[in-house]
Amino acid sequence: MIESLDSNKDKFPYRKLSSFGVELNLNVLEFIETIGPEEFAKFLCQHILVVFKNQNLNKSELAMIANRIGRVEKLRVPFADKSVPEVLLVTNKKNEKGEFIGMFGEEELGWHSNGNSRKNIFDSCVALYCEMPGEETITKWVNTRKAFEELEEDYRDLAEKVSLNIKFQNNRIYNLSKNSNEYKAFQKTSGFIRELVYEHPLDRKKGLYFPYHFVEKVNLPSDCEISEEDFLEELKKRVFKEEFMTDISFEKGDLVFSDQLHSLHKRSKVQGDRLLYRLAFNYEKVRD
Ligand SMILES: O=C(O)CCC(=O)C(=O)O
Ligand SMILES: [Fe+2]
Repeated sequence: MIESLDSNKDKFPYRKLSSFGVELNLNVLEFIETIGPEEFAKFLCQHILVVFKNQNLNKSELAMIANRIGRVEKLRVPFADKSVPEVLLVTNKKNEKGEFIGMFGEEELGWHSNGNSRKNIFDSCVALYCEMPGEETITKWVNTRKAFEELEEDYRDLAEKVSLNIKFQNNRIYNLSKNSNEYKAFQKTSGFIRELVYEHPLDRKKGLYFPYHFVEKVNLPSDCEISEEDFLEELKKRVFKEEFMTDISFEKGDLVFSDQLHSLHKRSKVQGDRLLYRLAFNYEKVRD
């Protein structure tokens, strides 16, 4: 289905992805230049996943795009790019010592979103640019805003009173070897208490923040009669529905923007040569 960009009078054709998200066959730099970063951020927030096909971008251009929308994370970690520190490498490539040079090596990744074990969950935009696609790897996304909107009313009222103790635990989303750089980086992260329901800082819409693989404890209201385990199981049934999910199989030149506050994603095992450039940022420069 082709539609025009709702928030702009000009016609920008896009195709809707299976459950949510959109795909555009336009030059991303021209697109953002034309509609402006504020409109682009609203568009991203509305669709949660925005995919630009057939781009030809270098790392500095990616950093420049992300910098127009907000503050871009620069992590001092071994898997950051040496020349453009905003870019993290997501790859199964290894160095001559046989160590992964990037994050998320080759194993399957379970459901998560950006920065589940970091302090600020509002740094929730992630851009992934595909330099080398690998073979048959699927990244799957679930729309947890939609899942929240579709909850039965009494269940939604309960969800709004729940908080979660969250902390990275190895062998939940990912099995890390104890001497890997990634394990060392994740082990440094501390735990946090998070509300289950958050309002998005840009569009003020509510949705679920539910990185359940990181959940250590569910804090239910004292008058609640169900157990933590039952609550989690019931919530999972309401979130992980195929009708809320979209699959992406990266092709070279894809640039995928995702808002991660109200979504989760997971990834199948990586095969072949795969290299993505990853940037994480917030909406600081496009908010009122
Ligand atoms: O490799 C992928 O497709 C996704 C990686 C990922 O989960 C991330 O960069 O946050
Ligand atoms: Fe991720």
